[in-house]
Amino acid sequence: MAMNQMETVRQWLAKADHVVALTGAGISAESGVPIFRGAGGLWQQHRPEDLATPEAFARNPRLVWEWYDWRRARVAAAVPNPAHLALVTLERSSSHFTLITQNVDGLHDRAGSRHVLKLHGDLWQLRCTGCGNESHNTDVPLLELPPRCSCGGILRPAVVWFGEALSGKVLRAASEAAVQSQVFLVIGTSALVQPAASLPLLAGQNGARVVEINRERTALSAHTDISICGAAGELLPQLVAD
Ligand code: BJW
Ligand code: ZN
Repeated sequence: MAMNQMETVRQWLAKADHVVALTGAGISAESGVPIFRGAGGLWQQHRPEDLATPEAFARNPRLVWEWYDWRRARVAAAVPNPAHLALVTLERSSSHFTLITQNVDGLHDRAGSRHVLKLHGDLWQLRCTGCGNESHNTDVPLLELPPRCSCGGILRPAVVWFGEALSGKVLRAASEAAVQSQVFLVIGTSALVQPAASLPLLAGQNGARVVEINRERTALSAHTDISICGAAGELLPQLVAD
């Protein structure tokens, strides 16, 4: 019964010293930000290998930038939803809480989460392919595609594409939090992309209760303690309510 599962998770959260949440695109879906895979996903229209790889960017930076420019506009028009806000509450009420996100949209920051480990980077940071300089940029739309650095180099979004390494520092911090956690929440991710998808398994191997919240069953569902089917914006506020 879903009610009993919710109550069980509430009790686990109340007793835990170390809580981790790993979020994916599904947590921002109710804010109107498109997810990647599945119905209405970004990759119904675009093949990932055409857009989210360093090779694609080298081939056609303008095409890749048109996609990111469109996504930045979608995100700029969106606001955090009750699921993002529930994780802010959880951060404030837990003795040790770590938020790990695969999302690049910045909605956790805008909701008020203090410490966010961004595994796949940030849509609002740009990095020069020439000199490596990074800068914050919230222009929507960008005036010039592709945008350029003052050194003349082409700027790219500071996100992690397929075949690129995640930040070692961020991944280590995320892995350590997973190992330490007693409750590990996995929210709105298809759990197909590595190495992010291994973090809940690492947590489970080290004794955490792994709880999934997703509209659908995923690759991970068979490996969790509890999988709750439903919308994050409805379920998460119920889990963290006093
Ligand atoms: C809701 C909801 C609601 C909807 N409520 N739920 C091992 C095995 C096989 C392959 C690999 C492997 N290790 C590495 C690889 C290769 C590759 C990989 O994982 N490939 C797989 C696809 C097979 N990984 C990599 O290349 C990674 N790099 C790497 O491993 O480097 C190694 C290396 C080391 C040293 C030197 C060099 C290299 C990098 C992966 C980068 C992923 N990047 C992207 C793009 C980021 C920028 C951008 O956003 O544009 O990250 S791809 C895309 O997928 C994005 C996402 O963060 C990521 C995950 O997607 P997510 O969040 O799960 O979204 P969806 O759409 O898939 O799912 C949404 C879910 O929400 C669904 O389940 C819905 O049901 C649900 N939902 N509404 C609750 N309201
Ligand atoms: Zn530069």
